[in-house]
Amino acid sequence: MKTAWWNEAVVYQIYPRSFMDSNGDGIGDLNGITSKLDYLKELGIDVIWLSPVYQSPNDDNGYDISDYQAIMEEFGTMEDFDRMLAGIHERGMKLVMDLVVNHTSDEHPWFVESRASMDNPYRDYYIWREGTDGKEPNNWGSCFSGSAWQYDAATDMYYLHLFSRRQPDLNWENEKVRDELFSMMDWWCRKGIDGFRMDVISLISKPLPDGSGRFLDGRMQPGDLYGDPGCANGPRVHEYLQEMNRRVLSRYDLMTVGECAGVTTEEAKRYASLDGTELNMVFQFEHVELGDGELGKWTDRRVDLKEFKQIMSKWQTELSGKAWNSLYLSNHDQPRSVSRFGNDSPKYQAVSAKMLATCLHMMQGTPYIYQGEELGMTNCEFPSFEEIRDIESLNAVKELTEAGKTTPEEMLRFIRLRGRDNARTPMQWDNSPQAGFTKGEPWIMVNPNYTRINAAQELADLDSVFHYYKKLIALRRQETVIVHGAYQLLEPESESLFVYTRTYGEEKLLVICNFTEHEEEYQLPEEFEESSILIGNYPRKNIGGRICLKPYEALALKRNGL
Ligand code: TEU
Ligand code: CA
Repeated sequence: MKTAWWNEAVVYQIYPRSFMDSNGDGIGDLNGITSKLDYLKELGIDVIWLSPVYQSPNDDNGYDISDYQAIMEEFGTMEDFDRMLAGIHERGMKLVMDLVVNHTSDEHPWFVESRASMDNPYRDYYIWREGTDGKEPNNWGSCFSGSAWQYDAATDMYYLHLFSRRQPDLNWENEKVRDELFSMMDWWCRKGIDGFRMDVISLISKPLPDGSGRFLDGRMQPGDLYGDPGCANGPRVHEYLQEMNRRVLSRYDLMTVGECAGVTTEEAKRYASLDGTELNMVFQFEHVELGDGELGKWTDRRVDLKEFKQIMSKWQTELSGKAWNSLYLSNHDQPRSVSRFGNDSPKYQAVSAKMLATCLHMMQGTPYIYQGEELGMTNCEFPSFEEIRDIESLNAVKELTEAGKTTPEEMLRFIRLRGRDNARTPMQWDNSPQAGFTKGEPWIMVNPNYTRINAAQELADLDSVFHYYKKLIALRRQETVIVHGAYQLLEPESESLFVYTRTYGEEKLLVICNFTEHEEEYQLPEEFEESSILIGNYPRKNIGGRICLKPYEALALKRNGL
């Protein structure tokens, strides 16, 4: 198989607002990132994916962009950016930028023009429709609650916003929009960046031929006003991405990953086909949406291990030889992985964080580490709604409590389990006030457990989660089988163990992960009787026969030469 650099890479995601504040205003910034590049080099990652740093009024923390070619003032200047990029490259790392082109901010000059009048040259940059019987054009709902349509009195029409009303959707049908976006992308490529993570790229083509018609959604409940817009994998999405690939991506040596809400394995084979005509890989959502219920993500249901195994395995096997996987358990939109899939009690937090890392990093695909995951950072017990900053959570509280679907108490509990702010509390650098993130007042509270979980302490402790991640990353570089081996699930019926093999020529790995806080017995397959431990999260010397796995124990074994 032909190997590209991003097949072998490990990616680290930075959410700039919460990573490191260099000037005491309580907001993370570019100079803060630059000051921590040696830390990332020490961890051993290859690529940084930087969440948006462009000019933005921050209705959705930078995912609402008002100028694609300027840096958000709070984050610094273009000179700071250039210095950061040079620092990344000097250390042999690469930079992937977030590309948010499904929508802009309502403060983007294109939208300011677009809404001004019907005959404005920018009118058709966005998606405008007449109302139906004095109401919204159809019953599509926004991902951030309420209708996806906003009435605009200036022209007596509605515009579409799949996210907040301050994030109007761009009209990709308009060739001029595509020209503008592609030349903006080209500008960043010429600056020397190494790729793009494409925000909700699966939503850019809307199945909205005439803009009218109610729309029925299987997930709608009686009494619901709005439904899921069902825009994922729309009619022209592949055409647009192929055009983007021809006009921009193929002209540079880039890594591209599409965030693809609603993607199936069938669709992923098109988005991330090995023939290279669209993107390199996608983020799928099936494993992080497991257990979602009547209120969508707002639930306290835990993920069922058998279902989790089935979904992870499906993506491993179905994409094999056809498309490339991305591997993640957390990002800035998800709760902390150790809280969600592991156990964040002081007793098991570190060991279960290492187990999850083993389970994910031994699979085929490009692994993504979300900032703080390498420390085993956990969800945060937000004391009240006062401490919540995220627009998705705040809108949901309002909508769901007003509709009588939940109570404020229950909603706060759900937010502590599933809210996006869990991932956005400041990076825990050390045990000084505010976890060493800022000398000022942080924009969002610091998780009080920073005195126990922080980078300084973990760097000094060879047995820490940090050092375990470092070892996992180094192993991927050393063992081709981790990058290229074929995947096979064993013990599909086990409700406590996740066991799989990876095979590449004569080389074979066995990965065993105990997802419970109990000891579990496991009989090694015969061919692994003679094997060596590549990595494990408990001290163990020899291995063989029937083994007793400790709570949350993980082991990766390599079969000894034939
Ligand atoms: O997220 C898209 C997306 O699908 C999210 O709405 C996700 O389902 C939700 O956050 C899970 O609770 C991207 C960005 O990653 C997110 O931060 C932005 O808010 C969103 O797009 C709009 O740009
Ligand atoms: Ca700052």
